[in-house]
Amino acid sequence: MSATTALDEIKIGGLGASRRRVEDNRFIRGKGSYVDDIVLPGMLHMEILRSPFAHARIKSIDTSAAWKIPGVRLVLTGEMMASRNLAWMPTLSYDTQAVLATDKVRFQGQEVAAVIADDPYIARDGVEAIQVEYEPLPAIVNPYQAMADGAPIIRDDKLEQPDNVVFDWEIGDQAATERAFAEADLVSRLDLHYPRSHPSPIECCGSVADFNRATQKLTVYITSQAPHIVRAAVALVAELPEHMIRIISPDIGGGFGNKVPVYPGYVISILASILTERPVKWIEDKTGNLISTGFGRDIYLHGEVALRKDGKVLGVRMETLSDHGAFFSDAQPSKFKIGLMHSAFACYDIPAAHLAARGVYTNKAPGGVAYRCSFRVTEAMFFQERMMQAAADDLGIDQAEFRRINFVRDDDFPHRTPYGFLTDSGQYGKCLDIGLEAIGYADFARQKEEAAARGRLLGIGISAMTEPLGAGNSREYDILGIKMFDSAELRVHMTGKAILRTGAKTQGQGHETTWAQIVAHELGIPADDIVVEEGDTDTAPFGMGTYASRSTPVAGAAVAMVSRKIRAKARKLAAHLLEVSEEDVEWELGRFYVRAAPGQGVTIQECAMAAYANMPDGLEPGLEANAYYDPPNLTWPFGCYLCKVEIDPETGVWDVIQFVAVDDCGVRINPMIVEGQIMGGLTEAYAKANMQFITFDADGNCIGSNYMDYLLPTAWETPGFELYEVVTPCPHHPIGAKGVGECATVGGPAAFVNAVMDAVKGFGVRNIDMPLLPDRVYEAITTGRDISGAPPVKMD
Ligand code: MCN
Ligand code: CUN
Repeated sequence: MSATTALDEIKIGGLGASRRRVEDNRFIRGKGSYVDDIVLPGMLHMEILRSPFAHARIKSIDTSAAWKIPGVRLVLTGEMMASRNLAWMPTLSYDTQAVLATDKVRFQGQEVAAVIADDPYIARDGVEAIQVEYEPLPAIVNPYQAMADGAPIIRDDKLEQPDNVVFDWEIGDQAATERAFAEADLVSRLDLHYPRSHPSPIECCGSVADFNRATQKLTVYITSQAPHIVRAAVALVAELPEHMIRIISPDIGGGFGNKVPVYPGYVISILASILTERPVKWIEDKTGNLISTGFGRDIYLHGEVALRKDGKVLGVRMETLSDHGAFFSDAQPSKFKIGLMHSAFACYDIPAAHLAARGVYTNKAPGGVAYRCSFRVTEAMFFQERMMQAAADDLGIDQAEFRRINFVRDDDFPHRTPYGFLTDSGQYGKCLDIGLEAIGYADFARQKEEAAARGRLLGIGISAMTEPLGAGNSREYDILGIKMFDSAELRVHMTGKAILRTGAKTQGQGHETTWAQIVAHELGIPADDIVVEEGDTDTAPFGMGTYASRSTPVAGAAVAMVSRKIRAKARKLAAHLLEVSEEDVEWELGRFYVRAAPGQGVTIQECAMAAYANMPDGLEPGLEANAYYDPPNLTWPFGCYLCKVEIDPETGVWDVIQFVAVDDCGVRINPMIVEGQIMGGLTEAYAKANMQFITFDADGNCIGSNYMDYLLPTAWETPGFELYEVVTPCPHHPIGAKGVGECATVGGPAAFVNAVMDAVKGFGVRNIDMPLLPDRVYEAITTGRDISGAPPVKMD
């Protein structure tokens, strides 16, 4: 018999199936369980008092009136935290951060005291009853002020901190870069600012801490993208035994990087529960979230590109200055101070590059933390593509052609990038071609003329980028010394149904759907027969969590590997059932059969039953396995985004006429989910380019602390996106997949900005910093000048 009886992979929800998201069943019915849904017997509620000043010495805190309010159970101040050695905590970047302020407040919104009460309203009354006497100090609200002579030292708590510089860091070959610039026919220069931005998850941060004195067990429900890291942090900071700590991340209403760090509120609620011996819930409000949690970006660039007349880029120089706020709490691999900024220009074949990065403290909430960025890659790719566009314009060469000349060729992999990464696969020219065709690039000159006749300015922008996704490998990537790898555990029950757990943590990305598809692909067990669980440290195997789009590259690989372990054991069971030796057994999706007699076979489900009911002598019973996966390299997805805009020069308003996205994230597990990730990412990119900014006045007051000022795009203003796919499998990933979760937010912004700049370049304008608000575009057109920096604060 030669006809295969292998299962139809798409039908069982395997690789490539646009399977409906199983988690949506509960989400769309309002049956998700978020931290605020957790209600425990005897639970108390916590509210945080935040500083109204950006920089001030605390002279005194009087909590007596708060203690007198009926229903108030506990009032915590920095002094009380200090008595337990908990006033400060370590950050993910070897800095320290105040949990509750003791000496000074260093940003508006910083945590000063906490009230724990019978209900949230009493807790809030308690917060309002606390009297704090502040002595205001001059505030530093941008990095240039931070570096000025005589600037007040923000971190005077640190003994070895003579100034406001957090780090100076460099990478690349400076001498080779200088030589490249000496040989250049032309040097293109550009100064840019990537403004501070906020991840804006729908669910704010929160925790429910439950310390049980009798069992000595601490359980914390928490909005964390990396629950195992939180467990380690609590064990180390609070000096509690790790096996007595259980961190549970239930459903999370969006993370976007906001929920990677450990926040003061988490730590305070834990201490409050230990002291009151009652569960304590803390739920941050929207303004608290907008002013105090981890911000993205806020970084300045001076960039230079050394060019040869024929369009070849000879070298690149980048100098960055980043604003880290009052505490350096960015999450990033320990080795790299400015994240993976040095992934810039990875898709281009450039002989020499040098990057000098400086980070400084300011009186703002911790910045640069993370926001759909893969450790600063968002900034890296934005700078890269703005510099490439300006360089093409300066040379007077077609922007698409210029990129093509400099792309790494398809046959030039593995390729060493200008800053030393090793990329391994891609078809950059093909992606660009598909994009150009789709957006009608060949016909653009005619369209531009036609628009000009109507009094409109037309522009086309291109952004091409490759993104390093999936930290580790463990040799180069660690956070606070903990190596970056990930894990999966698979238990196949006797009836062939299974439970899969990983060390990642979905926050909306759809892991419950896609991980089951990988198992289905590897084992032929229908995806509907596999339940996926993440986020409970008592049950999930150790993992570093979900950020930097590392889940598919690392945890997803572990899922494939653990499935293969199960298949190897199932093969032994199959040989036993078929009464042949293992070598004579062949596999096809869902079934083992005898090579010489393909009609004789057993299904994976029959093997599962045998593991519990009919195992051969000497074989360990059960069908369970664990796999830890340490990836050999990052994965390198590629994206090419093209945007066409039309500007009304009388108002500066710009409309997106067409947007084309061509993404190559290797093999797609679930095409529908991938497209959802890209659409969401592009929407965020559009918001950054078009409307969002959060800024500070001279006293450090945060402007944009509510969603009337900080705008979230809705379906109404978001343009349509046309998506195209190219598949270049990742050569080292077990199923050929690359990460995708952040690609569109990373590559998207430059496409919008480049399109507007293309439309206005005839006016002598080289740059408008984001957001490209109509008044800024109008000013640039009418004055012929660049518009730099964050939008100025308008005070009435
Ligand atoms: N996927 C796929 N095929 C591929 C690659 C990915 O089907 N070749 C699927 C994955 O299986 C997963 C999803 O796409 O279901 C995203 O996968 P991946 O690229 O591995 O990214 P992560 O799961 O690690 O998600 C993290 C990434 C980050 S870092 C941010 S920030 C972000 C993002 O995901 N935050 C999000 N997308 C988000 N989407 C939602 N809804 N909510 C967030 O908070
Ligand atoms: Cu950089 S935000 Mo995502 O990596 O969690």
